[in-house]
Amino acid sequence: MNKQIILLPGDGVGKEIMEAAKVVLNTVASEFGHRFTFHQHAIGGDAIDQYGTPLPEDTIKACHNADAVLLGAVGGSKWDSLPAHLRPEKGLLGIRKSLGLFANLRPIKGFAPLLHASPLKEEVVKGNDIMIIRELTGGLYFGKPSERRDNGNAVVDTLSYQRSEMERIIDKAFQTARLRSNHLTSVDKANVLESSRLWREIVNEKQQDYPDVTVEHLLVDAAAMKLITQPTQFDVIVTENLFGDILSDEASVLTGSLGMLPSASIRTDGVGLYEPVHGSAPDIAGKGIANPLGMILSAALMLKHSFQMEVEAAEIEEAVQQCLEQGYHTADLKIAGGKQVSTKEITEIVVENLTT
Ligand code: GGG
Repeated sequence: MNKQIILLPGDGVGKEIMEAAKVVLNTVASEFGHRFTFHQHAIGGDAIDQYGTPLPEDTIKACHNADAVLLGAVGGSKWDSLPAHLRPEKGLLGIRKSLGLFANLRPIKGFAPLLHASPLKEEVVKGNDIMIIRELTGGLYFGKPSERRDNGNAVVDTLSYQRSEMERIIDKAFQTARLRSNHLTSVDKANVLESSRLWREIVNEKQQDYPDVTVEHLLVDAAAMKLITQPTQFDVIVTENLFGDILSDEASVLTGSLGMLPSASIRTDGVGLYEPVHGSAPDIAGKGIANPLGMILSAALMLKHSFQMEVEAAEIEEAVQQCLEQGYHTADLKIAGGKQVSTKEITEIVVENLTT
């Protein structure tokens, strides 16, 4: 297959981990006889520095015409003093919105060699496998107005959703639950927020269409606690934008490191965007020590979801698993008796595992 892939490395460690994903994808291409053509574009702080905007028109156009998009990370204190509309994060939110990517799938799957590093008891974490589905184009991140008032002494952010935006993500969650264990946990704050009350109503209405799926409603504070005390109680979790952003970072402790988590941002059809859950980590950028595995696993998600290359994706996941079993890990991970290696070295080990 011949595929056009847009690369948006972004800021901080984004460039280093994107290079790792590219090397792995080139290996998959030569092993399986595919042709991946990469086109690199600017986003986030990198785009602000080059073009004065976090999301240049040229980047938007390229993404709309691509087969899939890979993104590294955006953000950094360098751009902290810029006005809100010029923040690097506006580039990421803007491209998700422009591509209509309403569903963010965040699989939380622990690799066995890392599980002892979890702060939880091994028997709790073992076998843990959760899919967090985060709504991605509405809620507090997009509501207007969002501004300072009274000379900066007051502030307003707006949480706004259309019924249709809630319906489509909740549908996606029920469909995903059907493909897994037929259990769905819906997370909201219905005891306080009107938006959450509509959300809960819609989940209950939709359940009539999916009678084979059992539904549990949880308030977000209770969900946050249960996620790290009883993670095996969860299979598919669906929630709105902000709650999903926070809960999926929290769930990363189950896997040993935030650096391990991939994500897919998708719509019903059309181009998908794949990125690690972690941010730009400016404190370690340029040192060659960042963990590229979340980015490499995001590339595997791209192969599976956008190109239906199930076998190729499974090979990448297997190569990552083997690398950890061999004891190789980056600075953010702990493996008893293991060997700490650099971004480049761990990528080479994944490639070696792919080719042997
Ligand atoms: N690769 C993820 C990333 O760059 N995260 C930084 C960020 O802006 N996160 C906000 C969000 O994911 O909504």
